[in-house]
Amino acid sequence: MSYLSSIFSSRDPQCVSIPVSGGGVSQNQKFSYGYASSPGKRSSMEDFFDTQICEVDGQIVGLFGVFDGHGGARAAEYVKQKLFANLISHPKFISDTKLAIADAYKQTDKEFLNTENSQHRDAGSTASTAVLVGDRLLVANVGDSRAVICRAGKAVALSRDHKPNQTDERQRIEDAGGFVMWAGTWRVGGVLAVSRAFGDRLLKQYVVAEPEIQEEVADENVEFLILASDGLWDVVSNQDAVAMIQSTEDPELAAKKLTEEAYRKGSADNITCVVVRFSHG
Ligand SMILES: *[C@@H]1O[C@H](CO)[C@@H](O)[C@H](O)[C@H]1NC(C)=O
Ligand SMILES: CC(=O)N[C@H]1CO[C@H](CO)[C@@H](O)[C@@H]1O
Repeated sequence: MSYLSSIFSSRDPQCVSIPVSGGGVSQNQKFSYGYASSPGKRSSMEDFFDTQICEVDGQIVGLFGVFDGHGGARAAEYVKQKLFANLISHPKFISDTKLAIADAYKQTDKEFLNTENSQHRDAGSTASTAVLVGDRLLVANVGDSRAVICRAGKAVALSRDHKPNQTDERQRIEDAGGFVMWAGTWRVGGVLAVSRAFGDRLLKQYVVAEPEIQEEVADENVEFLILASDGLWDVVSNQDAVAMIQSTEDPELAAKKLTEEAYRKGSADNITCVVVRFSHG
């Protein structure tokens, strides 16, 4: 054994990861955003996120997403690279944004599965995305990453977690010939703890990438939006998260506060938070 491999193999590092963070402001000053991401108490990162501000057909558009991988990072990384590109190139992106979102999810899933043929282990990813076109806020998700807004001080969830034991999700899975079983938690086929996701080739009949989409008007009562992986929501309630950052103007600092709180509360998972603050001035 060489000197270097002996010192490395004799160590059992206990690292506290430093969160990655950043942010920006839209050209029209209508919103600002920040993000923070930390691999939590395990050592490899399977959470990805994306924040983009684009001009599409003369409109300023904000695109925000959190993608939480399982079975490796392949699916989450792929979705980060392709989902918003597929979305903004959709011919009906402005005129029928909901249709464009549903199509972009479907298309991205199909393309990812086409790259997966030679893989032995299934990879998958959740997605929680928010698209801001003018004052229209469209939130879509598959899986259990969640979107929450603060409306006049109150937390309002704009997405529903896709868990295998939700009555309608379980019914959908059983109608497709699958089953849901308890194995530490409720799992599709006894394997997967989310009922919708990108990827997951072997479970695809049951684990669909069809998003649920909610539309909201970002009027003056809507102060900010949080998108986060379950690393946050497993240990911090919607209302506590909203209250904790309500007076924090800087969205990057807000995202860091949430990530640090989740870490402090012992979240053992990857933690990623995106915060978008609306300025109604
Ligand atoms: C699903 O199971 C979890 C426990 O894993 C439980 O907390 C939750 O209430 C259940 N939800 C439904 C709709 O049964
Ligand atoms: C750092 C960390 O928590 N990594 C984990 C991210 O999540 C996946 C799936 O939950 C784990 O397998 C990683 O170890």
